[in-house]
Amino acid sequence: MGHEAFQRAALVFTLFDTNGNGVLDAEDFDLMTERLLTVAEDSPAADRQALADSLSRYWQVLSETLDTNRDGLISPEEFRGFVLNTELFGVTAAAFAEALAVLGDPDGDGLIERPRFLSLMTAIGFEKPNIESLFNAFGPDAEDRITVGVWAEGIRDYYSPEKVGIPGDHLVPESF
Ligand SMILES: [Ca+2]
Ligand SMILES: [Ca+2]
Repeated sequence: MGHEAFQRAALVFTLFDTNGNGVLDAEDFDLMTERLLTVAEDSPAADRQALADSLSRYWQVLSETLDTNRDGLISPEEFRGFVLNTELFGVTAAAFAEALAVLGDPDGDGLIERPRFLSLMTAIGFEKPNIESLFNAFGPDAEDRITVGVWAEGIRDYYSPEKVGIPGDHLVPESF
């Protein structure tokens, strides 16, 4: 795995430790769901449910495959298995990518406005300058919008170990 992909994966661990206790646990994923759904209050119920399902599935996959000492927690050491398992890394992210991108489009026109993108990505825990760079890298149209498809693909790329020099690299802070 390239350096960029490794950094992207390491950032996932940091951000998904929502309760900040240094390990990934079930509560982290509940909290993340809550934060994202708070931003997406105006999204259709089915889209909100899809996001909740994708995150609960995400945790299920992580805990079933990475929790080698079976304590119900994923330590940073255990998480390395995820980073090195390229297949698991990509597949787990696909459903989440789709569900998250759709939350960016509450009116269903297939387009995501910058403020909505900012709110959702801030809820995940990314930093504003990094989010802005990412949005710009996606090539917004004259009305400052990107498509749901472009974002979903961007999230999948973020989780693809072989990808280098992608828009998602903008999310990794310089100092990380
Ligand atoms: Ca945690
Ligand atoms: Ca564990």
